[in-house]
Amino acid sequence: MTKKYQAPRKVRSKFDRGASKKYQPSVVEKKWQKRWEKVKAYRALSKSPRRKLYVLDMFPYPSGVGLHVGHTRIYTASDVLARFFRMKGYNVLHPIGWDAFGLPAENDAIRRKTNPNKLVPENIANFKRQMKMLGFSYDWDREINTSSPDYYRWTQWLFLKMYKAGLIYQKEVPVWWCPFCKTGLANEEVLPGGIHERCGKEVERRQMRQWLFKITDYAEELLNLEGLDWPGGILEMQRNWIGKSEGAEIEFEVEGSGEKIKTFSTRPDTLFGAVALVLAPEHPLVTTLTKAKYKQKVSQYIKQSQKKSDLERTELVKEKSGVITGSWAINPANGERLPIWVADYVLGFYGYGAVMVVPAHDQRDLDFVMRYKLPVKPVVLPFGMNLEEYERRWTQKGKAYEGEGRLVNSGEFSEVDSKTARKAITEWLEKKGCGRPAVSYKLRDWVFSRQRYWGEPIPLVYCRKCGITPVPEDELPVELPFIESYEPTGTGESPLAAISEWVKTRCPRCGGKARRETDTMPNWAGSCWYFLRFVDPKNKKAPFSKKLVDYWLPVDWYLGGAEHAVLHLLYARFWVKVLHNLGLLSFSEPFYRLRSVGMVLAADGRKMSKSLGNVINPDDVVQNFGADTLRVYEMFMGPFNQTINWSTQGVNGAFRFLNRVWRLYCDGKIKEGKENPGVTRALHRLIKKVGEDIEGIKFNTAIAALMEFVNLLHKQESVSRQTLEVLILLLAPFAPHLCEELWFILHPKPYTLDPSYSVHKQPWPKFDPKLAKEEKAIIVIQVNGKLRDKIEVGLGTPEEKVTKLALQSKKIQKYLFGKKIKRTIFVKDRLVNFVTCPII
Ligand code: ANZ
Ligand code: ZN
Repeated sequence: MTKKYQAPRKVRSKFDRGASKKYQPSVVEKKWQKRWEKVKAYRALSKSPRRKLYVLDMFPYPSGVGLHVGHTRIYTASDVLARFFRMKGYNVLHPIGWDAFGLPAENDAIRRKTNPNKLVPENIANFKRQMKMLGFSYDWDREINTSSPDYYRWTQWLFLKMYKAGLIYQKEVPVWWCPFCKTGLANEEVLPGGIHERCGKEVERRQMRQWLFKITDYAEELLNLEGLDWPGGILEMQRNWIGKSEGAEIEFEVEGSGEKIKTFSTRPDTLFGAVALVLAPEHPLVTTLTKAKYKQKVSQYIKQSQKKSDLERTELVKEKSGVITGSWAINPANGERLPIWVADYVLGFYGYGAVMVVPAHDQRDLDFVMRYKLPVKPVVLPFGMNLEEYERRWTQKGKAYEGEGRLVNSGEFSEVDSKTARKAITEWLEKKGCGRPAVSYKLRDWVFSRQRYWGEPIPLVYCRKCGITPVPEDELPVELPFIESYEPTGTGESPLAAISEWVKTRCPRCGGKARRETDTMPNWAGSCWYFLRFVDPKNKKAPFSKKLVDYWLPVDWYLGGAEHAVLHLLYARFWVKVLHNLGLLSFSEPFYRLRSVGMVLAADGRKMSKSLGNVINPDDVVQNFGADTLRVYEMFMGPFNQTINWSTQGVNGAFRFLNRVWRLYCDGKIKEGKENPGVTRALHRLIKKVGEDIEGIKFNTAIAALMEFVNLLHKQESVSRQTLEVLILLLAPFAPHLCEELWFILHPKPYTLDPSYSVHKQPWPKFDPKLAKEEKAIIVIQVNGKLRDKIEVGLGTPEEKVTKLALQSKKIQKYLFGKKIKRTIFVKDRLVNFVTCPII
């Protein structure tokens, strides 16, 4: 019998109270959290001979309900990475802060009828308490808050840099307006179907004067996603949002007037098949080109279409409508006259807001043309099909052929294949001076003004004499004044407009009377550069030091929700590219590696929501089971990127597992001396697997392997001290408190304030590749006792898996053909024998 392990009396200290027989997370966890905080155990060093690694969470907006178990799934994962890579010898930066300005935080304040100036700090305090309770190893000295003046001073500073570079302009544009949030929005904030991503309400169009960012100037740069280690789906969404189309610009002369209409087409090869020109209702030439006779109809039509969303106007609806202007255009290819229409399936802000209508080869055009009985002229036939057959198979069925083929009825281009013709016709038009290659993007400039209170004031003033004038840098920040009525007004002006003592100011240029801009920035502003501020959060002279940014950036691991696939990720990439071009940064992509988390749903498979009463509060879980259990459970619940239902049984399982670990150390199983070879081999395999799985974001399988190993240890009479030491090193990133305690039990000496005396400061264990090699067994496969094949499997592979592999063998299948398996005999690591009988 081995002696029960107990720390020698003389070295027991006040830290030692947790080392009782029972696993008491509440005692253990508080104790170590206090100590970590005291010694600033997770401080990142700006100077270090170690390799840097930046592990970042998408920082949260501090809502009143506190952390969601979906948040804690992400933060635990990033914490596992941070702790693991510290042990691997990296100098890790793992910071956190608060995305505290903007709609999410403000809507929360409105719902709770509490001034955001009061509510937001309260919410932050609560989030912080919860994060500390979970033992996340953030460097708390770097905490930032986007709504604090010493942060947003620099958001305003960066805004002005970009403003002075000509990247921000004011324009009257039709914007998406959310009647619930009472503010204009960016296109990116409107989900398919015209829903505001924040509040879930339907948006409308409003014509408003807004500040816009010229993000379209960066469309091409933003499309370059090469070298980014991001989930494919997110890369695809970025690409689609930017939406690059290559084609040609084709100009049509208007008959009897000097006007020309520019169109954008991805299919210049179909030019000979055009039957009309269509202008978007917003097109500037509509009024000029509409003949008196049609004026009333056209203006009525325009009014109606203003009420529709882009989606209602385009893809979703088959019913296309339009009105005639009475003017005609000339097809530059063949001189044919084309009637000019106005139709709202053509969008004002894509391409040139005008299209040539080719019904035979564009379904939208065909839908439109069928309604108004315009002709259909096929000019591209599928290879090997004649015109007659084409009519029968396509036009008569109301279908447009949008594929490639052979040109017909296209003058000198007839018989050319459509791909070649695209280029040839564009060149031909270019020579005639009425066309050229062109590119079009779906991306629109970024609407940056919000008619809301809780945001960074835009640091510009209006002076009657000097016009729009930036606030001088040394007068920043333009502080957001405290106001009582912070609710949005709905008038198209922010509540700040009513605070006349704030609005009235002096012009920085001439000293005369001036007014402040009263719109604020969107919630995306602060998050466009927070990852830069973390490297140098207290800098009073600049937003960040270039040297430090160059050391730490880009972010090596960026973890967050997939809902930011376009929004935040696009905006942050854009700012970084701009700052790069302005010489403020020497890199042009902020996030090298991105991983997105799956949602955590309630046990019933629905979204957790207060009204359904199915919300799991991390506070409760921690109170009942401890933070380590919550952490282990959330890492074990399933593959990190998959949506998973909460399971109380799973939480219990994680708790039982940690208890089993605890008992290995406290139930007197420890032996001094050599480990048995089987356990040693399993241990080396475990070291290899856990390390590889953590780096591969496969936390669930890492924990499964740890569980299996713990089971193996429980089957042993005794376990060596070294084995137990390695086990807690491997478990430490997942269950940091428990492992710290067990480390202390194994190395009983008084905890000084030396921060290196911690399991989390130990090097990650190394494995011996020879020992870690999976051991193989050769399995003999018999049919009715006769050797028919052999297969190699891992040692200890269970019957089910071996049988499955055996049945996949071609040889075995041959012998089993036409027979039925009556019985299977299995000898582990040796043999499987199928006993058959004929099928009757
Ligand atoms: C003639 C044509 C013939 C077209 C044909 C297509 C097929 P993507 O791929 O989405 O970029 N278009 C151009 N501007 C438009 C606007 N403002 N609103 C609605 N539609 C517009 O689509 C490019 C095509 O969409 C263009 O090519 C144009 O129709 C249409 F057989 O030109 B096409
Ligand atoms: Zn809204």
